[in-house]
Amino acid sequence: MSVNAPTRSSITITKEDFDQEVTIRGWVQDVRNLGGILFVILRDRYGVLQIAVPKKKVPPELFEALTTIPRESVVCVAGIVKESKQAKMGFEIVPKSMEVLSKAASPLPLGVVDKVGVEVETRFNNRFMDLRKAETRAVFEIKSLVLDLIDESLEKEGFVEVFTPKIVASGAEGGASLFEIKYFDKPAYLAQSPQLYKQILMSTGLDRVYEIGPAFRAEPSDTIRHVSEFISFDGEMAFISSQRDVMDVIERCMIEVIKGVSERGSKQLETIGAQIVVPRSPFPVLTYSDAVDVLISEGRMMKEGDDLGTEDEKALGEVMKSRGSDMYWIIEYSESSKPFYIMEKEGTPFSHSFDLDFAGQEIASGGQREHRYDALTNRMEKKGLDASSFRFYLDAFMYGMPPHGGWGLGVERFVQKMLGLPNIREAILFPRDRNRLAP
Ligand code: AMO
Repeated sequence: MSVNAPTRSSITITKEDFDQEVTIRGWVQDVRNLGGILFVILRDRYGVLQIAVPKKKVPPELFEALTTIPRESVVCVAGIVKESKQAKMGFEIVPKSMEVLSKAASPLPLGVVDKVGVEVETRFNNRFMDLRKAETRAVFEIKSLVLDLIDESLEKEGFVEVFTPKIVASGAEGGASLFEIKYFDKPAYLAQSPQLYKQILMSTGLDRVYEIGPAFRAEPSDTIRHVSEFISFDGEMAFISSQRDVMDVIERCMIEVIKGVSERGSKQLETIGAQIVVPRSPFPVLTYSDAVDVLISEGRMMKEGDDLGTEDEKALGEVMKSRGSDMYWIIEYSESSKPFYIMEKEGTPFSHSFDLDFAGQEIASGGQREHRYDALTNRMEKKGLDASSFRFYLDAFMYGMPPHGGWGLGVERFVQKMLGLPNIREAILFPRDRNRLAP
């Protein structure tokens, strides 16, 4: 029967199908019994269809089966497409047969179309059900599009996509946020970033690389922008003249991605209710000191040398927005606040580093690296690091390492900010944090 017929998705049905038989499969979103006629709303990936079941015109057992089918069951319906002025789509389907492919239990742990507010925890505990909502799913279609657009942009710039190990022997981003694991009989860690490996590659001739992959951080803080596992978009490029070369690549990439999303993701943006603005190049550049001055003039209690905390970043975002920019650079952080691999700005307390902020939140950081072996080992020593744990990395600096620089950009932070989502977790299918290891 119809189970073997090709499935038509809701969006492919047009006027051409009027009075023809089609077979559709999907979830029973709602059943409305008006006595003489029953309406079943069937949902698939693309939308919903109305199935109209006039009691007198269909076999009694079919009417009964459709009346009692629990919401969210998966069914296959074969029927005739009928033009209908009342139906939203301009047509409805009058069924000839129906097969239940999977009967849903009830009550549902979470309503798919109910308007009542649901606790965030309930949503994430039942993510399979939460993702049946078009607006939740659309975020992941946009995220997938973002990754395609990044590939397109970096390919044009001559970058090679690489994959570096996620089981590593030493961390690059500070010991406090390392997840230790057991690797056969040795301790090992989950990679916090591809930092050491992407830099090693700079000595090989693969002189422009990027990676999009998972990064792990044992973040103790419970915030709307920190998770324990995120997707990091990293890049590294050799033979740069300054960190500006790196910033230019990211700037072009951000503009192309946001423009691409606004053009190719318009349907999903509408479903989410997000309006996005393509940033203009060049993005404003503030030094860390400029940023502190702006914040002090905004009445924030802070002084030179303080970290830019969440609230500071937010306040700065408001100021930059009022100046017409949602994306802006913050450069010239002190060398002491930056990791060992960042190059110091000679004769100053500053570093050749940058952060990229988007609507009041840091989404990327990077800079020019220290490529000179002696200066690098000195910097490691200054930071209290044991060079012998980084031997495999340092070796690559001993036999010809070009000047280079790069960046790491949190994909979910970017998607969160672009779509105006309240929490980074909304941009992750199955988020991981201090309190969540399942689903
Ligand atoms: P950093 O540690 O600043 O730099 O991380 C780069 C970007 O990754 C994202 N990010 C996170 N996103 C979600 N949850 C977290 N816990 C989290 N931690 C970081 C942010 C951040 O801007 N190796 C350097 C980059 C480089 O210099 O190339 C690094 O990892 O968006």
